[in-house]
Amino acid sequence: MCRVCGGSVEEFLDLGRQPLSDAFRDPADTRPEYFFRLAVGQCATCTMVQLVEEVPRERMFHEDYPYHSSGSAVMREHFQRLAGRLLETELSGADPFVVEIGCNDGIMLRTIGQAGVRHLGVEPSGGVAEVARSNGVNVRTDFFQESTAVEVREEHGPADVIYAANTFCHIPYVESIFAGIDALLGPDGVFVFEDPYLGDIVAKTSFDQIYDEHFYLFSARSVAAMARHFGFELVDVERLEVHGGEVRYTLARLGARTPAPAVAELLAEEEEADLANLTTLRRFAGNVHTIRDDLRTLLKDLRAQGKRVVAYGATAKSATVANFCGIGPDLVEFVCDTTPAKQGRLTPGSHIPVRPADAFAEPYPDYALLFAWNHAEEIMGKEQEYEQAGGRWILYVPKVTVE
Ligand code: JHZ
Ligand code: SAH
Ligand code: ZN
Repeated sequence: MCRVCGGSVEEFLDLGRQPLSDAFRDPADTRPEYFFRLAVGQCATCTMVQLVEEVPRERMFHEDYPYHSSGSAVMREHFQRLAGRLLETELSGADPFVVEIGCNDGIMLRTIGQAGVRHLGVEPSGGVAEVARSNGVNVRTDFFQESTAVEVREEHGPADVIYAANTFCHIPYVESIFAGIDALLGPDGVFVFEDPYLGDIVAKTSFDQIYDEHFYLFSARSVAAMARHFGFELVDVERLEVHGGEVRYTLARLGARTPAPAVAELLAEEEEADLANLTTLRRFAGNVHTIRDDLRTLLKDLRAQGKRVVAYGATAKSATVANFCGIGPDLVEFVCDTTPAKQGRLTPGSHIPVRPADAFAEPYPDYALLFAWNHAEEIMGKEQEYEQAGGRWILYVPKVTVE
């Protein structure tokens, strides 16, 4: 049943048994890993694309949650720019207040804090929340939901902006979120969120955007329907290039603001692409299987030729790729990653060792499977010596290529 509207959900892609994407494993740990069935469907009523099985939130977001948003220079700049824009627009009045859902290590709110503007991050993962605090950010270690929002409103008053990046699509219980937004947002406030865009996922066959944490794959159409369902309105959209293609959505209370022309434009584009059609999504599922076959064949061939292959970036996304395509330490020697909390551990399910970034050059492999393909520019930019040494990159989005 659809978690937004209660309609029936038609499954179109089954990615099999999958582990928690961010559960990097201590090699000494012998306890069985948690697995669930990763399958995606579409609501026949509101068109929302969503996971068929839900993982309990405490299993994913806890004290040891390893993802630190500030690991990418491009993302640091992205959020600094957004904070600057909010300060000039929605937060330019007298004593404004902004709440961020899922502030992680404070990558966005630190700029707001430095500007002396009242703010609060709501972040359930204690480790990253602590890093945010050390960056001068006010954080409540908690899940955002209706009860949280009511308490924040009582303590701090109404919010001018409620913001969430790469977090709202992680939360299945949208009814409680909207009740919370309703309780906390001022009469002319906006709820702004940015998440991976279904249009890009289908166009690029970026099926690795599907994993436990990404419960919803939003489109303008499904977000507009969801907003209406809960008494809000989609009033602006902006396409973003980060994380492989996202959309930043702005919601306001119904009738409070005039929707920007960009909303109708994106809706028309989705109509043109037949994005809400199950046939389109089934075609996407077929393309996913082609990528799996091509990638497995390539990696097996390289192994047979005695080439060294390592992976680059122990992303959450790569859990889906490795486990769906059957890629383990037999095909990929190790994966290098700058995140201390991931190093020395094994990738979930596939058990590929994670090593620090400098392991990449000791010595360079023949091929590098770019798990962090969404950061290709940043990574290829700083790994030019690898290419000069004759190293090649393997990409699998939008199709399997060697560059
Ligand atoms: P990256 C996470 O996804 C999980 P992941 C989450 N569900 C989500 O939606 C997005 O983030 C926002 C490393 N790296 O950003 C750091 C290098 O080693 O693609 C990270 O471990 N060297 C919340 O994990 C990983 O790669 C580098 O130069 O798929 C990148 O992870 C750079 C730039 C990154 O998100
Ligand atoms: N905004 C950052 C962080 C994304 S990671 C960025 O774009 O890089 C997603 C974050 O959402 C995690 O830190 C996780 O702990 C947090 N989160 C998950 N469920 C949440 C909820 N219900 N309320 C608030 N934060 C949540
Ligand atoms: Zn629905």
